[in-house]
Amino acid sequence: MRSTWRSDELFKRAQQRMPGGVNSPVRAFKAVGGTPPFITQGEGPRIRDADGNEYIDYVCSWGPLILGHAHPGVVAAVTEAARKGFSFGASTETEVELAETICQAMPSIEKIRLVSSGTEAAMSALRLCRAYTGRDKVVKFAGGYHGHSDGLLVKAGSGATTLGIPDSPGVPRGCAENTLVATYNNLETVAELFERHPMDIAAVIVEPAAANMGLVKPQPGFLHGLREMTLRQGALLVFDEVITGFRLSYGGAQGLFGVTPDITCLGKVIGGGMPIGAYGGRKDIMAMVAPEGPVYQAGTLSGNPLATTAGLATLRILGAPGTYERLEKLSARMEDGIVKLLAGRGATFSRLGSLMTVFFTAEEVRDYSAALRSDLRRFAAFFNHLLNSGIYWPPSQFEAAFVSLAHTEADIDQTVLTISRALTESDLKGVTN
Ligand code: KE4
Repeated sequence: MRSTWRSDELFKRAQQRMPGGVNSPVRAFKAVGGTPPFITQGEGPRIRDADGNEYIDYVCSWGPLILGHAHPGVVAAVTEAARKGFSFGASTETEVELAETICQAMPSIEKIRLVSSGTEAAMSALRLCRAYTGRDKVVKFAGGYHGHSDGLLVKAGSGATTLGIPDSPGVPRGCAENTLVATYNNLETVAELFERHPMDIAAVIVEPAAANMGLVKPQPGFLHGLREMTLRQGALLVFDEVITGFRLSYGGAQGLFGVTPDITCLGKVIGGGMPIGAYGGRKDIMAMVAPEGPVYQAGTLSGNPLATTAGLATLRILGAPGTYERLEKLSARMEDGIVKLLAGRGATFSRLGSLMTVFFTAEEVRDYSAALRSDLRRFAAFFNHLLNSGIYWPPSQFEAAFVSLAHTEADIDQTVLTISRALTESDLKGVTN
């Protein structure tokens, strides 16, 4: 049995001084119970906790660590940069190089603004869309998560759903009234909103592959349909690629699916594990951002030298030939192994590239309401069996698991074997339901 006494002690102390003992809710393991392991070190595909337990990691810091933990090339670059100073509140060459690299990878991004989180990116992007169109309303999708800014905590996925608070208290009515909610993979629900609010919708913000209700793929025609509809209606299309950017392909989801948004939000991978976010798109839209234009947005640590160094080192490694083919090979191996185990067990598997989710529901999950029908008790039993067996899976049914380039075939095979045992455990929970 896994020892947890040091993490238990640390969690007790943490709960004295931090709400829920954490700095981000999903880390508190509310959905799965038990004490969250306090992590002391990561190396490649593995992390170690304060009690010396080791895990094969499929959270990967919720996506940034596509190269695995402490990649030597990234560590060397950040160490060298740190010796020259941490932050100047002034322009640096590295932020220019990172901006150029991102724009070359995603041609829809002609100009970009770096910020310090995905929340900042999405919040600022929508402010810009409202300014550009002169309209107030935005459309998001139930189960979509775009960070915790007031206007976007409406039917939000990820940790908000995990904790059962997709519509958070504290969000002013005026904010929520300007956020309209459609159903993912359902163009009719979007068309209805445009009919009901003609000329008043500034933007539609969408995760081009939804990864905050578990991984839900876009159905054929969905993204192209959104593109056509927003063009016809004079609204802007915002792709929130904070997770999918440089994850699904070097050109993100937009490169994979061939759909060009007006504005893209990025984060996670472009910072290589350091705090970062970004929003960018057509030059004529970005020209409205201060100081070029009147839309104000600022940040003390925006474009931070260590974060941009980590991001640039990561993207340079990702840009090498064969990286996404390797990710696909490992992820497909995982899928082949898991799918064989699920037949007749009331669970389904969803994967797109190196993003994946085991849903504890017999139906294919195409939207938020289907995801919500998952059996959360079975998920918790599944998760805890994995954790006690050395596999660190995302502690929520409404998150995606991430494969990194540091994982090996042996790691995948060990994980599939452990999952086969965890499914038996979850079956038992299902029986006792
Ligand atoms: P951050 O503010 O957490 O950097 O990014 C917000 C965000 C925006 N857009 C998408 C599509 C996102 O997935 C996120 C944040 N992702 C969650 C995990 N699903 C972060 C984990 C957490 O909240 O602790």
